[in-house]
Amino acid sequence: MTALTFHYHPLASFCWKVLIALYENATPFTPLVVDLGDADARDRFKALWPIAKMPVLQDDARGHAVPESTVIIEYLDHHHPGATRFIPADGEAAWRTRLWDRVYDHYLHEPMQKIVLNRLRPVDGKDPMGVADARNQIGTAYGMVERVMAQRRWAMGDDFTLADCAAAPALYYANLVSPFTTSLPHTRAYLDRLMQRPSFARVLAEAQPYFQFFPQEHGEKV
Ligand SMILES: N[C@@H](CCC(=O)N[C@@H](CS)C(=O)NCC(=O)O)C(=O)O
Repeated sequence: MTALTFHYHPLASFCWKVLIALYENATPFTPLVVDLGDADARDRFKALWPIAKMPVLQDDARGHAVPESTVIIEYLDHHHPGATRFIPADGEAAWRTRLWDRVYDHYLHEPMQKIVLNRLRPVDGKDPMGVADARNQIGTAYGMVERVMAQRRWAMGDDFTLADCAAAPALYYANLVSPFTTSLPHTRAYLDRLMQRPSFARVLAEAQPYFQFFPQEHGEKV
C-alpha cells in the first residue's frame, strides 16, 4: 500500500489526465477503480467528494482527498515532484500553462464530453442544440490549437507540462467525435506525439480492454 490512492476509471478522460502525470514521474500510488453505476461504490465515493466526479486522489499521509484533475496535478507537482514539472517555476510561463489547461478542459474536453454523454441519453432526452454548440466550440478550439502547435513541440514549448496532460485526453476523444480535418496537420502531429509519449501510451494501453464500452457511432474506431 502507498499513501496515495487514486480513485478513477480506466476509460474516464479526466482520469487519464492525472494518470499521465502520475506515470510521467513514476509516482507510487494504489489504483482504485470506481464503478459509479454501483450504488454502494457511488455512496462511498460521494463521501470523499460530494460532486461525485472522478478522479479523486486520496493522500492518507496528509489526510486529504483532492478532487479536480488540474488541482490534483498541481498537488502532485507540489508534494510529489519528479523530473517532469507540471507548472513552470517562472510566473509568466505558469499563468500561460494554466490558461492552456483551462482552454483544453473547458473548450475541448467538456464539449467532447457533452457529445458523448448525449449518446447515452434516452431518445426523448437528447439535446441537439447543446451538441451543435459543443461542435462549434470544438471547431473554435481546434483552430486555436492548430495555430499555436504550428510553432511548438509540446503545448507550452519545449517542456511537457500540465497543459499537455490536459491536451492528451481532450484531443484523443475529440478527434473521435469530431475528427480532425486535413486542415489540422499540426494538431494531428501533436496528438501523435502525445500518443507516443510513454506516459500516455501506457494510459491508452490500459484503457484498451474498456474501449468496447465507449458509446461509438458512425463506425468510429476508439
Ligand atoms: N472538472 C472535473 C471533471 C471530472 C469529470 O467530468 N469526470 C467524469 C469522468 S471523465 C465523471 O466522473 N463523470 C461521472 C458523472 O458525471 O456521473 C475534473 O477536472 O476532474
